[in-house]
Amino acid sequence: MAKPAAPDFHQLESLGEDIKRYVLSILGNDLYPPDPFRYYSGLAYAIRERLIRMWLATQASYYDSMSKRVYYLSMEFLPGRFLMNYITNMGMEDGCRQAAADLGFSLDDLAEEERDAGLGNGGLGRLASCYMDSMATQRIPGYGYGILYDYGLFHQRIVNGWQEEEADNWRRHGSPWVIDRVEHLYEVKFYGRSEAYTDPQGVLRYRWAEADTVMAMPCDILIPGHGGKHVTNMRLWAAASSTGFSLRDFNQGDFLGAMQSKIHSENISKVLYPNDEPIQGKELRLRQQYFLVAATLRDIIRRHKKSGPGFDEFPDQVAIQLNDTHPTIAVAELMRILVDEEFLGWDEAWAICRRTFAYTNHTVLPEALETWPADLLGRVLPRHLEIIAEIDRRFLLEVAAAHPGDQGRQNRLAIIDPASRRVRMAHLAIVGSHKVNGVARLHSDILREKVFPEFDALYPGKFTNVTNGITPRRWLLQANPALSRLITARIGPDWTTDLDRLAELLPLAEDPDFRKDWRAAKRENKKRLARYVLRKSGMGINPDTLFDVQVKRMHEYKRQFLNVLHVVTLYNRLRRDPHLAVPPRTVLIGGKAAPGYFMAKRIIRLITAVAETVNADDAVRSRLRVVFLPNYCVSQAEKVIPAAELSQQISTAGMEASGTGNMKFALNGALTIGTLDGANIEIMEAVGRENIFIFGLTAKEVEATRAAGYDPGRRVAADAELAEALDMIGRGYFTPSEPDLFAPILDNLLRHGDYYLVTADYRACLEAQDAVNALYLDPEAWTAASIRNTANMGFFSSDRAVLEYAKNIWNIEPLGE
Ligand code: TH1
Repeated sequence: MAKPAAPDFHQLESLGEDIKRYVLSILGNDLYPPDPFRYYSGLAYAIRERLIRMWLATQASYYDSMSKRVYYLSMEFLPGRFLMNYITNMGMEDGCRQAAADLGFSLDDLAEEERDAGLGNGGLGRLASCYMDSMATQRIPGYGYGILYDYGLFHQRIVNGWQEEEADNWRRHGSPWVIDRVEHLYEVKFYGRSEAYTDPQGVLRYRWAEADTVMAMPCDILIPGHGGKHVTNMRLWAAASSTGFSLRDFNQGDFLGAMQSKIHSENISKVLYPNDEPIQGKELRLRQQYFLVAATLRDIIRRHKKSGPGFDEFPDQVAIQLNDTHPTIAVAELMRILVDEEFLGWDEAWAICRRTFAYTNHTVLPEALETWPADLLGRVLPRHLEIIAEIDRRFLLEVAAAHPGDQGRQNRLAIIDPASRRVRMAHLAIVGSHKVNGVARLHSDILREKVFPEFDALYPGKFTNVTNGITPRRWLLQANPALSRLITARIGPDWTTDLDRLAELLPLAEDPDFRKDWRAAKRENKKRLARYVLRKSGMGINPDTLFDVQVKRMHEYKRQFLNVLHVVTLYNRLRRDPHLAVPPRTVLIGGKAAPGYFMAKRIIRLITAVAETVNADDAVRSRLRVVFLPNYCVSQAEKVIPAAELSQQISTAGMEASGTGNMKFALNGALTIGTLDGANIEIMEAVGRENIFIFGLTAKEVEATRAAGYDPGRRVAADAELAEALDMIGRGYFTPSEPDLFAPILDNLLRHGDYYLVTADYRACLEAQDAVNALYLDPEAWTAASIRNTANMGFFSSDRAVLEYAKNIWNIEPLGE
């Protein structure tokens, strides 16, 4: 018997007409002259409509299944652009190309019209977005929850070599992907006081009195899984003033006061804090955190009550993942709801909390471990401070019982640090969760052994690891069509949802014809990037040079400065010997500095200064070029990473928790030059020691070197090339009109002990670069190593990562077909 025809959600026949209709009716624009942004928008609305239909058809089964769901709470998501992701995941690429062509456009040009959704700083937010894609693809029932910032991460411009920030009003021209759900508003409270009262049964209870309220409006973005069979919802909250409050002031004649309070409320979702790590301890940031948490828990509990079971079954229905400590106030909020509003006993409520929450730690940088002054927290969230104090009191009794008389241990573990009166959010998250995970094996070991050993002793088995992953859909299938086509032609298409299948490419590393095709794909990507760089900066780069790339946030621990020292040394060598047997190189560096991070901004200026000098020097012209890529963001990464041949992952060992850019580069066939840090270690194990350039101190050696009192001066004195490079930078060789510009960088290095150990790893870095040069001069060997990198990256799929979370932390089964 023939199967009934599946509903045709794609409706390709009417796509072209639908696009035109949207341009006219929704956008209210003329079809002529044909403006690409209008047609991009028309196409986007046509795709959105199809996805919503598909979602409505599939969500019924999803809601019917009474399965447990995960709620991924994150202050940041970094989805980038949606259009091509929707189209590829829904399998509509050919149809859309045709429809665009019929209207006189190329689909790629239309896609370029979309602005990135940049609601995150870097790796932490991008990880959340990769996990959304994988949850949808692997049919793990769940939701992402975050904030719909009006302004995402700032745009970076380079003006006279310096970073300048511009506001990113990303929704100014509308966003077809955001579905406002005006009908589901919640109230969120702030300030006021906690009030004790006795209920009719004579029990002492607490309520939150005289609070200000702000409304939270849910805005949904649908995330289609690959194949389009399952869709995950990302619900982002937007703040709106509660009209009642402003109206009261208004009626009393205080119009400006009413507007002020409206502005005060709506400020909450106005802007993303632009600090990667460390985070900034501002009141508005705390209000943002609570805003996300309060609205989300309301939504979770509403859904839970609708589905029937009581609260004792809550943890069997709900898993809440805390993406770093940023949403950790959720522990106190759930306790408040259960105890103050649902009238559960403390112990019962606490058991529910602990079974519900799990916490992912993403950093061990001391300055990034979040703490809040108790008075500030108590002013904004008075009842929560009381609840945290009670959690702390009971917890310290546990500690005292396990280690009687050990007051020092109690002080070290306390949630509220008795010395500084600051609330340690990581301690609250650890105590309130059943699992705590790091994001790469080394990082999880450091958490257990160095950062939280006494918690590990108290709670054996609570600490675990889930190494980060990246979605192969966006980061290979979509970003690198040339390589994807080649791979699919040889091993079929299943690798897109089963990345281990890439291992089938391994034998092809020995096949000269395949290597030739592999090089051709890389060359196509390099040409695409060269065109992009020319368009954006007017600078020509040569696709027949080694593309050496470092793109990531600017931070001292990531050591862009070490990269610069290599560049300056190479420059010096080339000037001394124009015939030096090294491949010509193009060094590309990109990344944003937090607006208040003095040293990171100085390092950007150093890179642009070195670039100006080197690129203007005819003596090295064809051998070395340096480019700073302004405004690094997701859509730029999609062009840069597929074109890279060398991936720089050179953080001070022990400081980069995982890294995820490192995975994206290796997946696209770049060879890594890197330290034994974060996930680099696991990448090395996967691709093989001979297919990666590892150098420098290990995390243990870094610790020992610092403990022994490292002396950079002696190292510099013993290394003529290092001394020369530092001397040029310090004396203004690259900025003759401002010779002291880089004195602060040099001071950090030479007078303040070089905390990030740049000078300690310099020589090893240069030797690793010698090995890079030697291998690159043998294109066949280089290509074979490149193939082996891609072939061995299966483990780093975010599909694997979310399935590990589902099994080991959330206790959730993926839904069946
Ligand atoms: C990053 C880590 O630095 C990086 O190593 C890791 O791969 C990534 O998270 C994903 O796990 C972090 N980003 C932030 C951002 C803030 C605070 C802490 C971290 S750690 C705001």
